[in-house]
Amino acid sequence: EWEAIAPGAVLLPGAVLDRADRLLREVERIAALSPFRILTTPGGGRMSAAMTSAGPLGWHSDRRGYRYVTADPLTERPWPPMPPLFAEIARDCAASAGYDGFRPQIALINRYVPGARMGLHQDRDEAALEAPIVSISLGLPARFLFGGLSRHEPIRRFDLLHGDAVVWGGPSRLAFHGVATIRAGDHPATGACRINLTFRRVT
Ligand code: MD5
Ligand code: FE
Repeated sequence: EWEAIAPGAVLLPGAVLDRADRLLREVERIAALSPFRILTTPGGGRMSAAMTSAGPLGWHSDRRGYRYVTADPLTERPWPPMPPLFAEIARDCAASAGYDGFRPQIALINRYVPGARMGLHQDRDEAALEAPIVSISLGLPARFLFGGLSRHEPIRRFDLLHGDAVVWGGPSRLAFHGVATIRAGDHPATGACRINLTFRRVT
């Protein structure tokens, strides 16, 4: 079951439903070591989603800019290792979308509570732009905003539900995208939040 939503971008509805609870347990283990935190943007604003990471690098932002760092600035310890289950699921999803041999380097984990959103942006802090990004949605639904390679192109909207995976590669790797404000709700797997996992190659 898959749907091409744009050149290089493939939606896999319900692809990880059967592994959602195991994924969420790994997220809890990671967050116990490197807690979710709300980051500051270079402009001095605050992000509305809370974030953490696993793997040899994690994503960070503050007044000095957006970047990947080898130690968690909050704990001053290495980020938690990426669980084998994450690597396996990311590889499976990528292969289902036609990207064979994907080996994720890091997992960036976003937690959205109702009212949180993510403004339109590109993911371009990674040197490895030839690798796709695998994104997994858990818990509350999100209205995903998907634009083009410039900020001015029209935005398409579609819903991402608990257990869905999206693989963003090829020409979609650098498309502008965002997440509309998460609506109030209660999900049996996560309670009142949405968890998004993104698996990436950075270097
Ligand atoms: C989310 N997170 O739902 C999204 C999923 C982020 C972020 O945007 O940067 O943490 S990642 C979706 C993504 C990645 C790369 C390209 C495209 C989408 N795209 O072309 O639309 O929390
Ligand atoms: Fe992004």
